[in-house]
Amino acid sequence: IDKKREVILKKSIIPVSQLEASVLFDRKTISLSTNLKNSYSGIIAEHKRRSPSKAEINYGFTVEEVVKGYEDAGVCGISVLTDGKYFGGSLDDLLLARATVNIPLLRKEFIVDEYQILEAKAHGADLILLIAAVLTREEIKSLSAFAKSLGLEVLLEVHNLEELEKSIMPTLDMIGVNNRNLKTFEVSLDFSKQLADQIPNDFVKVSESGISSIEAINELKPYGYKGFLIGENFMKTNNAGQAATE
Ligand code: IGP
Repeated sequence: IDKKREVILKKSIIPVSQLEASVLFDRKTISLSTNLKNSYSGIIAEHKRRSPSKAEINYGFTVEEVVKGYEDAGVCGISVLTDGKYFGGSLDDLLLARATVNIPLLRKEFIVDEYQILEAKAHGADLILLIAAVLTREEIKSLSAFAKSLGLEVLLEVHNLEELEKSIMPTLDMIGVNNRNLKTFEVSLDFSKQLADQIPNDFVKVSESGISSIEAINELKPYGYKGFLIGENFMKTNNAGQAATE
């Protein structure tokens, strides 16, 4: 994460004033949490070319083809990975997705600085992800408040009780339990099941990663989950949108 900070600071060549002056900066955002509350399926589909645990997932379709397929499938929102180093994504992917669809877009990134939130807004995001494992409570507080001040919603990601307890605060909209341990890559839906009861009902509950079937979703729903973040399972097929429809 310290490395990430260095990279951001080096890359911060677009001045803040320029980000704020971009057309998308004034765009009215769309609420993913509202969509999830009103939806039956609750699917948030992810654009993911590759990952640290899987070198190649994507089959060579364009961002536009993938996100259009997702939108046509009726998903509640789309997560666009913008991290280049580990996931092969970029802010251009977010921009292209924004130019293609009219549903909520999540900037999926390791956010550690307000500058990245300004970038998210200027590239068409509706919400951001904050990862409790890499942020202190104070950082979560200031970053989430900053995002809210720009009209962006906040999805806070946790993986265990300690992370959840340190993070609860009113500036969050959704709390996501990552079923994948980011250090060991172990994946189990049990993480979502075990933490469900501890998440206060004021937050929309999202289960993230390792979801590969309708059965998994049906298993998680009784625990109060309203959102299901799915990447690899859709991206690895030769028609991500079709996979999301099924
Ligand atoms: C999607 P999967 O197993 O369906 O491809 O997972 C998403 O949950 C995962 O990409 C993710 C992620 C993250 C990626 C969850 N939290 C944080 C990068 C950073």
